[in-house]
Amino acid sequence: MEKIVLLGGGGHAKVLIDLINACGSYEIAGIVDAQLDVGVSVSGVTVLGDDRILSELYEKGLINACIAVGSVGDNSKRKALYEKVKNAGFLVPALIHPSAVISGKSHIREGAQIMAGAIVQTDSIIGENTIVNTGAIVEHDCTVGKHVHICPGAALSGGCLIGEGAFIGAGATVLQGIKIGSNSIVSAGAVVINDVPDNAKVIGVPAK
Ligand code: JB2
Repeated sequence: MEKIVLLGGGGHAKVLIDLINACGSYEIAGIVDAQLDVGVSVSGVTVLGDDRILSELYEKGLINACIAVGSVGDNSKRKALYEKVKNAGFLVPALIHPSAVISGKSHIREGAQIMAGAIVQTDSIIGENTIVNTGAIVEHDCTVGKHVHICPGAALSGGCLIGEGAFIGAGATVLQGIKIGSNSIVSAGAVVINDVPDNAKVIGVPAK
């Protein structure tokens, strides 16, 4: 079985460890983490060092990486880590929990993470390094950009366009055909009925 290294050993990493073990498609070689001590165990996976050891791991043939740092309201860390490992030559496979429902007519890009119970419907695109978190719904004909986080239980209705780096909070609802701008934040529980520009933050019902 091919091996994979996780970048980050916090809460999101624990959920990904469950996902990868449930898939059975990769053996987790270890975690690199900016703060955790070498040898610490996270859900049974050992911390190997910090990001400085990535090149050594790659030279030893460990070519698959997973961005296991999550995000709350700011996807820039995930973007930076993704670009760092890609530039270093790593492959960042899409990871899909076996309980997710993924249309055969959807497109899941490199490094996307589709967590337990999520649904991605027909003709939707999930961009590179984007998280569709637990139980989130992406309806038909949505285009979700790179480095987006769709949080647990959020729902995108059909034909939505989600810009790069956007954050859709837990339980938020985005009505059909709405455009959410790049790096914008939709707060938890918001109901979005109008387009949201780039770099904006909206809250409430209806979201403003
Ligand atoms: O540059 C880095 C780096 N920056 C932080 N490189 C590496 N290799 N690791 C990094 N980290 C590590 O990510 C931190 O040292 C820490 O161990 C981990 C982040 O853990 P935390 O539990 O704080 O956050 P998370 O991103 O795993 O989870 C958040 O986002 C998820 C989506 C939490 O809020 C979760 O509740 C949420 N589900």
